[in-house]
Amino acid sequence: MKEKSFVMLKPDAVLRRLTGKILTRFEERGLEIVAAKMMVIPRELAQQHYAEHEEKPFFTDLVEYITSGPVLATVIEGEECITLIRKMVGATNPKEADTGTIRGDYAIDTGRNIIHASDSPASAEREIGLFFKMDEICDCSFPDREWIQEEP
Ligand code: IDP
Ligand code: MG
Repeated sequence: MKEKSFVMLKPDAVLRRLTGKILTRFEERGLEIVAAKMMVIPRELAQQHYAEHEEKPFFTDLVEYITSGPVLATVIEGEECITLIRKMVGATNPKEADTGTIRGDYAIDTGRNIIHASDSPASAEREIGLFFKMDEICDCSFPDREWIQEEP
């Protein structure tokens, strides 16, 4: 089933000039970037985005980190892509992330783990709604779809 995921390249990914390399992985896998926005996240939006972690000891640092520089917020589409992208991203703690995953290849610290990806269809819907208006998401037709997905 076709899904949309909210994928955000965090400030360390942008400032370490890794955005191209990371997006290339999703493109080469056959997923589709249907929205993208470079922005510095307002504190309030960061707190809303990470509301589930409000009570955690790392929450203040997390909000500080995510608002410390520009992020590249994106929506990525593809067949069952929410789980697929989480696999490509790797474990939250990059030291435990497999080599070959994005965090496993480019990061070391949990507090600087370069990328966010939605963890479920409900999170994806909520997160996309926080960052994008409907008319900012393209309904594109990718001509190579039939080579990548059984149901183009
Ligand atoms: P996820 O990004 O893999 O979904 P979550 O548990 O949802 O991981 O945590 C959200 C983000 O909060 C992580 O990506 C990371 O940036 C940060 N974080 C999680 N746990 C810790 C921690 O123990 N110390 C510092 N930052 C953390
Ligand atoms: Mg999470």
